[in-house]
Amino acid sequence: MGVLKERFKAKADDQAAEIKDILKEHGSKKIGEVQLSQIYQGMRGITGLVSETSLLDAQDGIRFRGYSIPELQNLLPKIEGGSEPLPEGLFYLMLVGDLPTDADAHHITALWQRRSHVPNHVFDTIEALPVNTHPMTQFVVGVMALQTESSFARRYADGMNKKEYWDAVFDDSMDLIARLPRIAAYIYRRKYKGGDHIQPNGLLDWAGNFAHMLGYSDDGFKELMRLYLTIHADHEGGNVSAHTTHLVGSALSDPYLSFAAGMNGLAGPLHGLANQEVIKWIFEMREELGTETPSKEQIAEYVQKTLSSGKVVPGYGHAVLRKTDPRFTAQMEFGKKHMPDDPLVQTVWNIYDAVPPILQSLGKIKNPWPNVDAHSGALLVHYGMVEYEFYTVLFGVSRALGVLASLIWDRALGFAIERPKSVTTDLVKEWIKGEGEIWGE
Ligand code: HAX
Repeated sequence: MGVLKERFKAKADDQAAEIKDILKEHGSKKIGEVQLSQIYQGMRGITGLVSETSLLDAQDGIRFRGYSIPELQNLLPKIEGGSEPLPEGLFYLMLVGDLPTDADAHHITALWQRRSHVPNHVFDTIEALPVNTHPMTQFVVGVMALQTESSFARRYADGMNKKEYWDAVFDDSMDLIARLPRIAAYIYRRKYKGGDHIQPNGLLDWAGNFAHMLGYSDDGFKELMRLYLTIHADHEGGNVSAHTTHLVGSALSDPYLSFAAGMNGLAGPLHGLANQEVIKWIFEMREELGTETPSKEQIAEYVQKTLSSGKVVPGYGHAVLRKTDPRFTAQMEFGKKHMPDDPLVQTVWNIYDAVPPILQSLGKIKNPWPNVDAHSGALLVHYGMVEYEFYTVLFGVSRALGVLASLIWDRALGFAIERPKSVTTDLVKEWIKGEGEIWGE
């Protein structure tokens, strides 16, 4: 870990000095105006956070430290003979800010292998839950049980100097990321494979070993996991899972507490749970129509039915994006390469043709295009993972990379406890009449 920590610290010190200078010279500059509607409607479009690991553009989609997903598919290290990026490399990029060499990525693989031991009480805690408990609940409970291992919590209790916070968050984050695949795979095998668990393989990379512990030996599935765990890792700072992790961490809650909080947000159907909702929706459509290959016309009718019963079309729309999500496109490319004739994958592509014009015609939806969740499930089903309630756990394992790299940065840069101002509608009404001051000074 020594080299990685040193490289991170050198970057963080430079960045902290730069931010100090920026704030000294420009700290009082205004960056925008907030409209009343924004404070009632999810703070959409209000710039209120700094997140160093990635940046989302409404048209171009996500860039990790300036690199788009297609660029990273070329530039990040891969396993020998593989063609998908290693998530270890993306983590290095997000953490250190530079592209990793093969050796840098393999160093992280080795670090995570070494730190991946999960204490027995975590499994015992999961076992205390009914087996039909939703996998995301089991996942969060597993992470919370692991909190006993927090070095941040222990060092804070021992009177840690605030200059060392980042160091303890760094250690906890590395441990947690190293252990998540084991916990996630345990939940999968417990719930769906009768508790027939598979021991880790110390020779495999982080994603490859995860695929192995889930019980999938196909090399194609391992490649899919590498891609999947890379593209779901981060989506700048304002999405619910990233923002929640950052918010809870700002109270100096340790990385286990902060990440578990973020995962509770990911478990919402408008956020990460949308990946299970998409496949559930397609399965229900196929059943209702009595065909595995619904036509575009049949899909269009089913979409209208979904909308008229007051439900959202899962996998479509986004709070920031205004074009097809490049994470959707990356998965579509994977599908074209590995399974172009798969009927479910083809249905996803037919939905992609049928849905946007319908959503557009409603006039109120700002983004009629598919997001990451519209595609992921069909690829998993292709390899036999049909248990869609588990999908958000896969997302969560990946999301740990971005939100925890960000949390390390938060503490290294000494970011403050987050505490925006709220108001009541009574105060808003007074302010409209010119009587009350809405902004606290
Ligand atoms: N189907 C039906 N209606 C939709 C819709 C969809 N896919 N997307 C948006 N709308 C509706 C909204 O519900 C809202 O309706 P009301 O005014 O009646 O409340 C209206 O269109 C305007 O919404 P918006 O401004 O376009 O979208 P928001 O920024 O408010 O919400 C969401 C963004 C992603 C939550 C939304 O598009 C949605 O619910 N999509 C379906 C669920 C989904 O796929 N979520 C995953 C998003 C990506 C992600 O976080 N992955 O983890």
